[in-house]
Amino acid sequence: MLDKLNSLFDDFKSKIESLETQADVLNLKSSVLGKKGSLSEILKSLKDASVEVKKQVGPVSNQMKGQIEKLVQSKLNDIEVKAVNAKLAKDKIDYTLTDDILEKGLQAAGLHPVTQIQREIEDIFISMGFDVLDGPHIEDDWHNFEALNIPETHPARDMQDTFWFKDMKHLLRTHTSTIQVRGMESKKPPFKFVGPGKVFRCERTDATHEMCFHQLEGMMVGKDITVGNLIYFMKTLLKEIFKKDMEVRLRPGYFPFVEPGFELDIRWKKPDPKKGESEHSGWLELLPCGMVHPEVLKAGGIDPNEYNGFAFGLGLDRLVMVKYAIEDIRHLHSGDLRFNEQFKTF
Ligand code: FA5
Repeated sequence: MLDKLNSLFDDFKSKIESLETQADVLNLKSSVLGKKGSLSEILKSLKDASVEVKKQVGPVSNQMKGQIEKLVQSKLNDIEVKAVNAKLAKDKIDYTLTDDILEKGLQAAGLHPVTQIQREIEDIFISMGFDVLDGPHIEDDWHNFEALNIPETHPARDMQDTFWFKDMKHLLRTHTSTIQVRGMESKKPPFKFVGPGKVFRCERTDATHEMCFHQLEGMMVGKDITVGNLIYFMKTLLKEIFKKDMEVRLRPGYFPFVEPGFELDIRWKKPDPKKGESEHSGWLELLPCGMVHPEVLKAGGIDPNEYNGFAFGLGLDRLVMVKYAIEDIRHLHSGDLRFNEQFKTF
């Protein structure tokens, strides 16, 4: 019986060497180790053998089974590595750049309108004494929710459909308010800063909603800050961007991290792509804001009895839409050069 086992193993080794696909390897494995496989058949026939034979063959066959499994695994890995290497060799990137390609690239390229408006707003705030901060796209629960007064069971988590990672502890940030928390953690009051960047929500897209869009967060913390300060900065910002006084309205808004909270809407003439600006006008939700909640200050290590402040979160893509009379937000991320070229500046 031992001879039978040895010749089965030799046969298996010579066959597996020549195989080239993972499917063939798995088929070979099941022809040996499967329920009706050759090794299983030999083991079944052991039941009529003597105790001595059983004692001899049992451990050898178990060892052989283990070796076969190892060989299968290593062959599967080899085939995968080979396939990846072949793909890499085929997808080679040509890094050489000739003058004419560079020239063409420069003609087509330019800053995206969202980047342009982001830089413009950064400059406006820098001129008013604000710092510019950054934060990671992949965040933890604390910076995106907990520290912003949105505990695990709070229904406000449903306001922002979230892309969670498998560990359910990390996520793609749903808003730039995470930068508020990072700013409080790294600065001592008084301070004021803005924090622009990409945010991600599991949204159904339409003319005013994208899954990946841009916000710009703002926060000012100091002594005796009032809603008056907040409105002043917001109106100054809009006047600088639109080069005229904009019609705005402030209505109560709910966000767990501000109290009181507001929605600042802007008068928007919905553009008709054929006629230009259309008569149909409405209000576009643009700029939620409010006075920072005492619990949020505490989470950021700031004593709410000594300091207070305001915060806002501006939707940059929507601001671009209003500024350039764009009727559908999806144009902004379509990658269509005919669209992008209209905003070309360097
Ligand atoms: C927030 O994200 C809050 N973090 C803002 C905030 C900051 C409030 C500080 C108070 C204090 P909201 O979900 O409303 O709020 O989004 C803010 C802005 O982002 C909206 O006013 C809108 O201009 C823009 N926005 C929201 N969802 C989308 C979307 N799917 N596509 C494009 N823009 C969006």
